[in-house]
Amino acid sequence: MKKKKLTLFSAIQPSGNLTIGNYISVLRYWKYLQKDYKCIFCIADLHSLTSFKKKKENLSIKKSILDTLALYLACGVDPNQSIVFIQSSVSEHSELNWVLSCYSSYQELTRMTQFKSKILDYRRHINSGLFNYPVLMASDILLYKTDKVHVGEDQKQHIELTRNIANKFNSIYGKIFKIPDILIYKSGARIMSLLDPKRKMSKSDKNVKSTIFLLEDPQDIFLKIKSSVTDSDLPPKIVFDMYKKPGISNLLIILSTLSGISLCELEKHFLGKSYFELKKEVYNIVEKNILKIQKKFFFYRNKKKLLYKIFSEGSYKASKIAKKTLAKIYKVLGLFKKYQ
Ligand code: AQP
Repeated sequence: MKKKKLTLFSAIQPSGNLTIGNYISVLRYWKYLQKDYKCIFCIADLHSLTSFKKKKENLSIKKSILDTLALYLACGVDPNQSIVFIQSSVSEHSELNWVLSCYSSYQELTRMTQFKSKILDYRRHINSGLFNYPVLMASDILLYKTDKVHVGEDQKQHIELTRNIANKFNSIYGKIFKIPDILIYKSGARIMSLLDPKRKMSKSDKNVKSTIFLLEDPQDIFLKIKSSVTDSDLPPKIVFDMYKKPGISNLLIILSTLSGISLCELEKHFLGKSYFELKKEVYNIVEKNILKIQKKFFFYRNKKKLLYKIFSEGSYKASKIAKKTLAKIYKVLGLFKKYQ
């Protein structure tokens, strides 16, 4: 077997049903990445507490966590090759989060665009977890001596912040943290809402018609794609232009990433065709991908014992690495730690 030298970290928060955006930008790559990297795939349940609020919703986190793991497996993640674990099962994430929050700049955190857009959405109930979200993310990444962090475009700013925090800490205490590089696959790095193509497609969008979910009934997906926002150009023009034609461009990106056909070829193919024809082809490719994933998903989702076993083995392996890193950090800080 090839010796994997570099560590790659990636995570998804189980804050609801996973979307085609999660799949296109990150999840579909993991089965290939695990061949070349030592991969650590986390289910970021602590992050999802920033959006789960009622007691009833907290109970459904458990369901979301199991769904998320079954989706990881359905998309080809292999727990024998990669570490797959739940964030809350490795307490070092929360411990490092506190330490790093003391080395993070308040001003920099207020500049995070995800925080700024979330506070506009939440308005009344803005919890401080939302503000601290990127620091917990930095802790996730830095605990594992990560070389590469694989994310979609929306998380780029958080990775830059992670690098800043690590550099700041290192400038005081020496070379403690590895400075991670960011890995973003350009095409499909930001899938937009079907109803408002200037906004990112999100799990928690209040209007579910904006979002294609991986576990959704294909009939519902068809209706969503059919009613997705395009434009009123006459005659209709199917060309890629994110600024002038965001709705059409978003559909073209979904079609191109899932089919492997370049945007250029698609533009030629759709010359003189209607928007409905584009939507039909987008639906066909989404349905083809989603049905394959769903079939495997249900296979794994019914094997609860296996899912729990993966979690317990994953958190054991992750804890081993995390404990070592945290012990080193506590040592340079002059703190006492039970396992030092
Ligand atoms: N629309 C998207 N297009 C491309 N990539 C996306 N990602 C999320 N949405 C899109 C990428 O998926 C990974 C996991 O993201 P996440 O679900 O943990 O957090 P998020 O980015 O905050 O996603 P949501 O759907 O918007 O979550 P909610 O609604 O709960 O806040 C990340 O790498 C992300 O870039």
